[in-house]
Parts: sequence; C-alpha cells; structure tokens
Amino acid sequence: LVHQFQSSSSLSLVVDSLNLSKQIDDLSSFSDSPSPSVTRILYSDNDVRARSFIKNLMADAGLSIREDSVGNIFGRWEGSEPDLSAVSTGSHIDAIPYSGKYDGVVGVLGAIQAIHVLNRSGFKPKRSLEVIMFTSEEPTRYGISCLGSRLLAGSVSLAETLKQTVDNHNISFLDAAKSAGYAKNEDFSNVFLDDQTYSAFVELHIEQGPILENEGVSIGIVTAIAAPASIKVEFGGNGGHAGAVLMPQRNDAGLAAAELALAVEKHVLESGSIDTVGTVGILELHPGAINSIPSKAHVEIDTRDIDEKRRNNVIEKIHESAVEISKRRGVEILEFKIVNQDPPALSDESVIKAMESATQVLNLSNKKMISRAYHDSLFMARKAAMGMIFIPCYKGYSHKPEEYASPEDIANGVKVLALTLANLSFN
Ligand code: HGY
Ligand code: MN
Ligand code: MN
Ligand code: MN
Repeated sequence: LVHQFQSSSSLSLVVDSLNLSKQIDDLSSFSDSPSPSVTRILYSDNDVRARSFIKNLMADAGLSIREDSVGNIFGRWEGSEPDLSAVSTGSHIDAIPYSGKYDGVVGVLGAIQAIHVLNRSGFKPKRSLEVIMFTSEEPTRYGISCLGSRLLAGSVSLAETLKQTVDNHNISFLDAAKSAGYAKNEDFSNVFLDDQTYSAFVELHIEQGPILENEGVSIGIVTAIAAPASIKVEFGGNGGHAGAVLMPQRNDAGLAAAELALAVEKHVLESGSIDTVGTVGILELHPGAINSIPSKAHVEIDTRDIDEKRRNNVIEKIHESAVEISKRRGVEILEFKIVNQDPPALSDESVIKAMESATQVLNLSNKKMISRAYHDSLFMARKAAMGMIFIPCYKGYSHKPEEYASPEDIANGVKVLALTLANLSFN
C-alpha cells in the first residue's frame, strides 16, 4: 500500500479536521488558567484529567495502551511483524503557565489522528506503530526539561535525582507522581528504553517560529535540534531596612541578580552568532517587600545554540560574571547549578527522506530547517532514528495564549506524518 501512496496521490488520506479541532479545544479546557491561555502542570488535577482524555482517544483509535512509572503513555498498533523494532511518534501535552493550546498537543492528537487516517485508508503496518505522550516535556514544576523522554533515553542520573526532587511548594516528585497514580515502582531505571524498541521516532510540532508562515511554506523538515542548557543561581546578602541601611553598607542580592541578567544578554550577544540565545525567565527576590533590601535572589537562565561549544563558552562566561559580581558587591553565591547542558541532536537521513517523499506525494511545499526549541525528539534521537515535521504557526507565536495553527496546516502535518509512518513501517 505504501507504494500506492508513493505512486498515486489518488489514494485519499482523510483527516477528520473537525473532530481534531474539537479535541484540541476540549483538551485546552483542562487548564489552571482561563481560556484562551492554557496552564497544565505535571501531575496536577488538570494534567490527570488530560491524561485520561488522551487514553480514551488512544483506545478509540484501537491502540493498546500502557503507561510507565513516570506516566509516559504508549498507544500501540501491532504490525504484521510485531517482533521488529516499532516506529514511534508523539509529543507532550503539558503546558507552561499562560501558554497556548497547540505546543506539543498537535503532535499527540495529530499522531492519534494519523493512526485513524492510516486505518481509514486500509493500511496495515508491518513494523508496529506506537504513539507516545511524554510526561513533562516542560521544565515548569521540577526544573527538568523533557523529564519523560530524558528518562526513556536512559538518564541514570535523572533516575536517581528524581527520588530527592521537590518542587517549590516542597512537594516531592515521588508524592506528586503517586498522587497521579504513578511511581508504584520507585526504581525509575525501569523506564529506560532498550535500543531495539524503536527503529524510528517522528514528532509533529508547530514551528514555534515565523519562518514557514513568512515564506508561505507548508511543511518544515527538521534537520537538527538546538542544544539547550539551563542554570539556577542564588545570591545571598544581608538584606535589611530599605530606609535605615545606607547605600555603602548594602550588599543587595537583587541588584546582583539584575546585573547577572544583563551579563547573560552581553555574553550571548558577544558569541558572534545570531544562533546563540539566552533568557532569564525567572528572577525572584526575597522577601519581596518594597521596603526590604533583597536578602536573596533566585535566577533561572535558559541558554541555547545550535553549536554546543559556543553555548558552553557562554555558560563559562556567565559563571565568571556571577563570581565577579558577587565579589564586587559582597554578595554570596549560595548556588550556581547547571541543571542541564544537553548536546544538539541531528535528524536521521532515512527519516528525512521518508518525510520528504511524503511531502512530494502530497504535493506540499517544504523546507529543511533547524529547531531552536527543544523537544522530546532531542532525547528520542538517542534511542531511534529521529525526525521532526513542523507546521506553520501564526506569526511564530508560542508559549503564549495567541499561539495558533490552522486546521489546514494541522491536516497537512497529519498527512505527512501518516505517510512517513507508513513508509518507515515498511523499511
Ligand atoms: O522550551 C522549549 O524549547 C520547549 O518548547 N519546551
Ligand atoms: Mn514548549
Ligand atoms: Mn513543545
Ligand atoms: Mn519542546
């Protein structure tokens, strides 16, 4: 049948766009913030509701479901040769505070829809097909990005640290996972995938950038995913009364943090490449009173680059600046922790070819591009031949309520995914 796909575009791949849009809207209603924003945090009540919503849709698509001990959810369509490594696809449904309803979701609901599309067309897989909903791609609750896929990729250090991890309400990962029905087995190394599980992994995702829309291109074929890193810094000073302590006596932790934020920008701009980015997305002052000199400042830094060495160089410089600022201001560095410093990932040639041929059969314009956002694909690339399919999103907006992808663009992405899965299932 795949050859039929290849040869004639007459074979109609029917995407139920109406239903898919309704599912995207229904899923967005499981949120801790008011519509049109979405906030869905790991193991929260709304996350648990959203998980059962996804499991129902997987069951409805005839997939057999299993969950691992951190809540990665797998929906499997057994192929005619079930002992072969399977072809997998998927993404995440957790949403950072006040974000949108398409980031990640398009790659989970779109993957389930791709299974329906293949079913409707009479396709029968040779290699089994597996849809994965990854637990906690966003770092929101525990500061760990791609927690589920990082574990699947075999991170021994993460399997250990999860047992001591607590969120900033002092709720442990273990307690939160148990409250959502997971972590019955606290040995998280049982989550690790063995190398034969998957032959390929393909993720459908909105671009989270403006290129495809600006250039009027329907499909992005991702060739590489940028190298993300995150750093936590805590400054400590004496604090004190905002009126009584004269300026020469101060060691203001807040000003140290402010200087470090500007230093991040300086080092990133000095890297010599537009591909280096840096963000201070969290800057908290303690005690957070207008008339109290900050005695503590908590800074979280996100820095990325498609060139790992250049990114690591920026991290070095940020550390040097933190030390220089703390000495000059007489402020203590209570913590300087590199939370993650990940290498970039390259898409596999065979998967790129499968995606390209799918766009040709479907007569869709496409372009090769890198992903500046990270994704679960960054870690699945360590366990399978990886590829990503991007669709345009409105003005490139993401991680904010105005995030939007049209039903037509989503349907194009679903069809390219369906054909790519069909192709990979037979090679
Ligand atoms: O931050 C990221 O790149 C991803 O969207 N979580
Ligand atoms: Mn995101
Ligand atoms: Mn995402
Ligand atoms: Mn991502």
